[in-house]
Amino acid sequence: MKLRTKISMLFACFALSIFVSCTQDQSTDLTVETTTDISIEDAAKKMEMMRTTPMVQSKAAITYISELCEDVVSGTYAYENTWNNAALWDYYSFEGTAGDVVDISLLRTTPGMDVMSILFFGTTTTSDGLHPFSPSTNPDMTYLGFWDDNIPNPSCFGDAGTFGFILPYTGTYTFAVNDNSGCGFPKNYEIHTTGISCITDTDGDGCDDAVDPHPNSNVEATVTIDGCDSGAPNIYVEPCSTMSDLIADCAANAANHAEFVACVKALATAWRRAGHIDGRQNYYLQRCASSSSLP
Ligand SMILES: [Ca+2]
Ligand SMILES: [Ca+2]
Ligand SMILES: [Ca+2]
Repeated sequence: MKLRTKISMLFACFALSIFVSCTQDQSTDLTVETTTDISIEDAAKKMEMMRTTPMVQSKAAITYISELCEDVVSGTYAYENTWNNAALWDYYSFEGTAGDVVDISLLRTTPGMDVMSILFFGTTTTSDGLHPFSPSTNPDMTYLGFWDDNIPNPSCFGDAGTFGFILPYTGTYTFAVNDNSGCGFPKNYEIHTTGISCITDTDGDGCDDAVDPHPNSNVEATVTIDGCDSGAPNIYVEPCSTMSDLIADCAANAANHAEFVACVKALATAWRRAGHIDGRQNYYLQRCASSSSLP
């Protein structure tokens, strides 16, 4: 190898080592402060406050305030300078699916509070081991990160925003709120989210429990009435309801056996006309209803 080439390679290696060193320094900084928008003076003030505040190894029982949905949740924070004490944070939960992309903004709505957010996968009943810098760990919780001061706010440091975060797991997440370096009371905030849904669909038919007339739809393969299998395919005949669901409604609403049989006859006739069942299944639906002891 020519001397000139060797010198060029040595110079390149030296430049690369400086770059890697700087990158490592930056990533170390990020574990302490993710801000890009607060002033150097404010950042120094906050760093000093965080550095000089002793860590509290809290082991208190915690409760969740509410579940986050794709909407706005208002909260009031009761404590000052509590980044170091997980027992005093506000806790919220939400459901997520791996790969979901979510935004969660934590915005103060009154001057004073210096909001900061922390995200975990899992839920817990104790604050033990929740602080990102705590040497202990909480076996139920996986720490995912914290956000602080990355949304400008003129009143005191910045607000906190998690943007385009890709959820790594499917299940329940914990979103925690604290006042990092308090600037006084009152301490009111809002949590704005996108990409998070509170829809609960217990039977998985695409209808939210809140609007599903049968949130636990009967999904047996065939329609069975009081132990009598009609052989009719138990399909969804309405967006949220199967045949067996509607027959159960007949039993629930009929004043006597004759009313129940008439109700099933009306359904079976309509299903036959719609082509959902054949003549034989129509016959057995009505026969099963007739021979049952329902309602
Ligand atoms: Ca903040
Ligand atoms: Ca449903
Ligand atoms: Ca249903």
